[in-house]
Amino acid sequence: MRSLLSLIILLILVIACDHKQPKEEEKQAPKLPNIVFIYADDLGYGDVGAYGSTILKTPNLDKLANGGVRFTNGYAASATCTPSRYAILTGVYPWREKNAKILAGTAPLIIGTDQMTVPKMLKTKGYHTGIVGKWHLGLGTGNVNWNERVSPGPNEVGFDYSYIMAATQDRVPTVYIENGGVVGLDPNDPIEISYKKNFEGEPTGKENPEMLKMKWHHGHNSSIVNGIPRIGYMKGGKAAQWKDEDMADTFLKESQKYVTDHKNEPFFLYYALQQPHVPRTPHPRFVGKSGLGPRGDVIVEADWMVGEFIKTLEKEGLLENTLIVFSSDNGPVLNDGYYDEADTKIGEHTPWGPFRGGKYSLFEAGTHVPFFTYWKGTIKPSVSDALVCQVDLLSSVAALVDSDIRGKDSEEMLDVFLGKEKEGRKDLVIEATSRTAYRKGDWVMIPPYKGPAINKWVNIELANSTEYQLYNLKDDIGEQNNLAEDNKEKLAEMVAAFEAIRGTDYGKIQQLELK
Ligand code: NG6
Ligand code: CA
Repeated sequence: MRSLLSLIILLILVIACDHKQPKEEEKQAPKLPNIVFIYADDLGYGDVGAYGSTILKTPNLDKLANGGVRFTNGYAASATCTPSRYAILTGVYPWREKNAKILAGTAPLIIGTDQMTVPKMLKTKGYHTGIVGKWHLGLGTGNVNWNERVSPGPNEVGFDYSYIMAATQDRVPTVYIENGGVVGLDPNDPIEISYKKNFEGEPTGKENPEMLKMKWHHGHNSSIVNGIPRIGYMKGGKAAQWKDEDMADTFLKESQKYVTDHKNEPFFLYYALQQPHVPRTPHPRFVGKSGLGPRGDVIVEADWMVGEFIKTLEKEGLLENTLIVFSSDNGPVLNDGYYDEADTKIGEHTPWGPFRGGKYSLFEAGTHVPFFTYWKGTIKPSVSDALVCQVDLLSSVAALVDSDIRGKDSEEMLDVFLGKEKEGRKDLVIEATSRTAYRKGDWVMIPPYKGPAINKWVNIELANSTEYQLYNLKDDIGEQNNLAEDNKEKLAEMVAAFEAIRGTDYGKIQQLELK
């Protein structure tokens, strides 16, 4: 009797254990997380509440920044868009690629179709990959016919799905492109684009100021679309032309749809917001919401978009299985070519935070941007002073999905991005309009460059000087105190370390002219 009882107990135990077995395995089986990069355009360190903004309110961004790892030393690779986007997607410093400069809307694709990218790497692990928003990395190989399939583009460098604007909101073509095809194009009204000359009979910002609802300040005086003068000339494609005020809603809707469509497989979404780049065109429901004019209003709008996007992840039950990385492609600018009150209504708001300079500048505000990671239930809220750059995401995300693919300049710092490790990069080369500078530890060294100290159009200090500049950010976050003369030893050490990475011909560069 006793032995029968023991046998039954034993049997129950075996069955129970047997039952438990697959469950344990299930638990341990790696479930690939979704990965989302949300990338703002020209958003400054000081534009975000979690980074000190009190005047401009960004509750949705703050929730993520304060609920994840908020980096205080996070960098874009460049102080302008194209080079930063090149770096975040390829894991390669943009100064290695001579074409990684602000591109015209007709520029060819600058990422090689044989080159490694974040989405390509993730595809090797079975991810579905998508981009919604600003591209600005070139399309085609030279002479794009916008009335046929436009390629190569995002779909040829790793994205399974793409819904993009080609370049910037202020550049033609002012149409959305879905998987290489212009959305809503009427074949009887073909699109023609030129960055050289106007098409006969077409109005321009320069010649037809009476047609403008937004006035140009510098540049931006070519074709007029929706009453806004643009960079470049465009003819035709009337039915396909975007409505600027609806752009934020359009990109939000597309990114939400992307999530819903791919919720049953691991996905990577690169959601590249157009705000607060010019022309700043908030939807009417955001007009006047910031008190700072359209620049502030589109930041309020972008913040709302991010909140709505997060709600979709939540609704689909994906928030706890999604790593979100938020950052900006470069620092802030007020007047970037239109009269839109960004400078006159700024008041006490400081988009550049505690830093000197802004977009286009080698001073900190050009590249030192808001940067945070969020992963509900996995990342514990913290503030990290680790030095990180967007170029590091390729290798770090690769480590997350157990891929041994690495980017040339991309340091694997998964634990830093997950908040488990506080030590980041030792050093970093930053770029601004083809010039480069070097950060190591708390020190920044800016080599001498020809050119104006201030760009008077945008009213930003560019950091050009005939002298070397050396700053210690720990004591002097505003880069006011050039220590190059007083600390020659440190300067020599910085120059040598910089040149070991950058080479010695960095002075012979052609600088961008904004006019
Ligand atoms: C500049 C434009 C500026 C902006 C910038 C690109 C002029 C005078 N200025 O050339 O308005 O479009 O290019 O910005 O044309 S970025 O964020 O995409 O790099
Ligand atoms: Ca930008």
